[in-house]
Amino acid sequence: MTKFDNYINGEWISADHYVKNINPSDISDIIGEYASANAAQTERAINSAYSASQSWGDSTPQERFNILDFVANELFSRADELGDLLAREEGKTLPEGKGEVMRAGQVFKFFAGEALRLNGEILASVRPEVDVEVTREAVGVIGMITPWNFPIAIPAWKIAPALAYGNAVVFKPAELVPASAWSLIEILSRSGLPKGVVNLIMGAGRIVGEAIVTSDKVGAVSFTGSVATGENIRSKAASRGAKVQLEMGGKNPLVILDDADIDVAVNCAVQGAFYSTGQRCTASSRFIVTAGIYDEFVQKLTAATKALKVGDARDSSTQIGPVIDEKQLQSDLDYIDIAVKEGAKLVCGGQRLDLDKKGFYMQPALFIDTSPHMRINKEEVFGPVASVLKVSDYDEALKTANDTEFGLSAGICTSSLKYARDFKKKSQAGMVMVNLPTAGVDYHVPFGGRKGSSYGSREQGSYAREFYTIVKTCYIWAI
Ligand code: UN1
Repeated sequence: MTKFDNYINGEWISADHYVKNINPSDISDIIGEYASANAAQTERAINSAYSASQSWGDSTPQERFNILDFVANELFSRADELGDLLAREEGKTLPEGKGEVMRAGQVFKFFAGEALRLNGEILASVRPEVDVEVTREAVGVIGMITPWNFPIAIPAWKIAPALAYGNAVVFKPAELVPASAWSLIEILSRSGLPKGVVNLIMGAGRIVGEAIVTSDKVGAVSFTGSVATGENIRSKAASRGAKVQLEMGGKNPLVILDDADIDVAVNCAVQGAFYSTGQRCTASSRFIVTAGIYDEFVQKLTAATKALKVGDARDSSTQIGPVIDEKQLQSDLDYIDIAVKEGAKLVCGGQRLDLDKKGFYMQPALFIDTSPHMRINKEEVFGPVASVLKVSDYDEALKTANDTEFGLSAGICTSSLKYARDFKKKSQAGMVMVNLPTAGVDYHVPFGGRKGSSYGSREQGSYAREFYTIVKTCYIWAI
């Protein structure tokens, strides 16, 4: 079995302990054994990033461009191979896996350009003969802790801006998906980066994550994952004065009004709720439907959901791959029980599937006759599970959509400009979609939510510079 090591200070470093990376479509398939770092190794990685950050902060925009562009080109040219690896370790379908690798490449391309575009401002002071310069500098060391559901795109959209703006990186990927992370860092290891600028520390959250979050040498922590872990990170990192950026859960609504194009609405619903096995923080989990279109929508959505083909992520006929692991599958199934007990009506799916290959398969589940107070409409399931809520009109739909502690993404299907416009203004989500699925975002514009979904400044696009730089204001009197 091949062993994959951590990358610390420009060297591949073995560990005392390795963790098996299991294919969720076929648990007899072990992808490799991946190092699990101890606290001392994590400390070394942080120290090497800290030393390297000084000179990397002085690197030219051209050097940064060249490195990011090199990574982008290699991701594009290896998209089939890396997309297959991603599908094998995460359970996304092949088109989703390849699409994600392409997206990671586009992120690196975008930030290669951003390295050249970092600018400041010059203003006249209110005092005579004095100029004011506002510039942006690197933060220093960025700690990043990433989830299992986007094993290459999320690391890309944290690492690329960190490097573009002159920071060093200590990167801890989710334990369930080390292969995509390792492959990305392996490319970076050949990109011409000075040693220590990027460090890969695979391992457990309570050891590696804890060391990153609590180290005084880590100036900023960017995290995507669960609410509980995010809140723990916020209290530890923010209290020692570090910058913190958190992307956490969602309970994203898709409103369907009477005047919606029914086929567009059903397609948005299926795409948003069930693709990527519903394992996206942007997934739609609440369909809020007005009375006039309710019956037709439920009937068409039920038929479309039943028709979804669940199977091995790497089988070209599969539409929905497996759930990531046994624990997540059990949690999804528990939510099915909870919803049924609370009175929701299960119209299809919701059971574990035993296919030829032993994996974590589940038939996508749809509930109707649900009400806003039910746990299925309040808590994030993070699986192929969605529910329908019936409302009388647009006003009730808007109120129900906003009736959540989360605020990541929200969608509306309508042909009415008036309602679409009102929803854009009054939705309490960070991202609003009109006649589009709540999930599946562009790589060059800001990503993030409101309320309990997010904390700190936005990720992606040129807005990312807010988190990855610090502002300096200089006053110059030319005497
Ligand atoms: C998307 O919907 O295209 O963890 C991206 C997540 C998000 C990314 C979603 N941070 O699901």
